[in-house]
Amino acid sequence: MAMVEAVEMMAGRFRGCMVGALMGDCLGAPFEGEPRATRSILQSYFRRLSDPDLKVPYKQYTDDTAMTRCVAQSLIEKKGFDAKDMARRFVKEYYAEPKRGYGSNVTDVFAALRATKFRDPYSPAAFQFNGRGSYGNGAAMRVAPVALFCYATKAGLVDTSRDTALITHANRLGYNGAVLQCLAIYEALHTPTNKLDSVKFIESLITKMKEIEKPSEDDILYEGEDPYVYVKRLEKVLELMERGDSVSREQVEDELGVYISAHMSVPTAIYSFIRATSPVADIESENEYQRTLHFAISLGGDTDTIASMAGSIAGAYYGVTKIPGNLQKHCEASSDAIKQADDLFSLSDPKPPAS
Ligand code: AR6
Ligand code: MG
Repeated sequence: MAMVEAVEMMAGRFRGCMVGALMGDCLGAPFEGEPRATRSILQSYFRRLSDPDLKVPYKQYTDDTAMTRCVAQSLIEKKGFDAKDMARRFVKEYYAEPKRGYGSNVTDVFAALRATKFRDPYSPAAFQFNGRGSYGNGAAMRVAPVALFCYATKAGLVDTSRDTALITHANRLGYNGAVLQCLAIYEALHTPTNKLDSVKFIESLITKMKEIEKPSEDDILYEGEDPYVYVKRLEKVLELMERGDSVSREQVEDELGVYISAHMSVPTAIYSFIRATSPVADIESENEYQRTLHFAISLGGDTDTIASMAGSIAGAYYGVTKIPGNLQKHCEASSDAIKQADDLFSLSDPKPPAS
């Protein structure tokens, strides 16, 4: 492949990742916390939105995207991770538009960060839940720009994703969920299109998570706490993959979860990406990106966040050209997602300083 072509393809994957995340959030949000949508409801939802003549108001993004935009803009403007800057952006964004559907406890972190004027940007999160920290999926849901940033600049992905997470999520499950989601996007970016080996993809994540979840001397575990929650959940993903298209939505909910906790949603998003690489019996779309969102939303529960996380992995793998334009145009602020993707991509190609 010619050099220019390869560069354009990678830029398309950056866009796919950011737009892919946004669309999962916007299109999944109407179903969040509702009883699991039936086959016919979801089928007509996607059919209707795909109609090129349909004119309806934007589907609005929620906290997932509000925070993703902050992560991206902070990395872009600071050309690196700056905890205070990122925390300040989260807080400004929250107080400007508090009704985006934030988790009910993370708002206490914003209040404390604001009151302490960001003196120690990690401290408020550490006091959540009587010092246990949050294991919500709020750090994982916003991590996509970190994978792109680390891909572009070769910054350390594990440390960067963990540090962005720690501003709000001090529980091991909360921040390691963000690390896993970041690794999954990174791996998708690295996998040549049509060359995905799903088993190897998950096995490689398992190998990495074994290292990441290994307790360090500063990790004092609670009595009976299992340090390898993500490794076990990824092994469960492998097991479900072996059972192919026969695995029902109820089984996915029982075995992986569809909830707002990171360990019961990040592996589910990864599984949704893998599952939708092949046809799914009751989903008519032949477009793999659309099938990923459709499948993730069809699981019910925390539909916007699971679809957003699955959508960012799928977008990073398939690239933006796979994302149906007719669906994209119904999502709020998709041109911002493209701009941020391009800005993150341009960090990989630093222009020589003007002399
Ligand atoms: N102990 C008990 N419950 C917990 C704990 C814990 N250690 N940690 C989290 N929870 P939060 P987020 C529960 O508030 O992660 C939106 O819908 C608790 O019920 O830290 O940013 C988004 O779209 C808490 O309220 O916020 C995402 O789906 C909840 O987890 C999600 O919320 C969320 O944790 C992101 O929420
Ligand atoms: Mg949610």
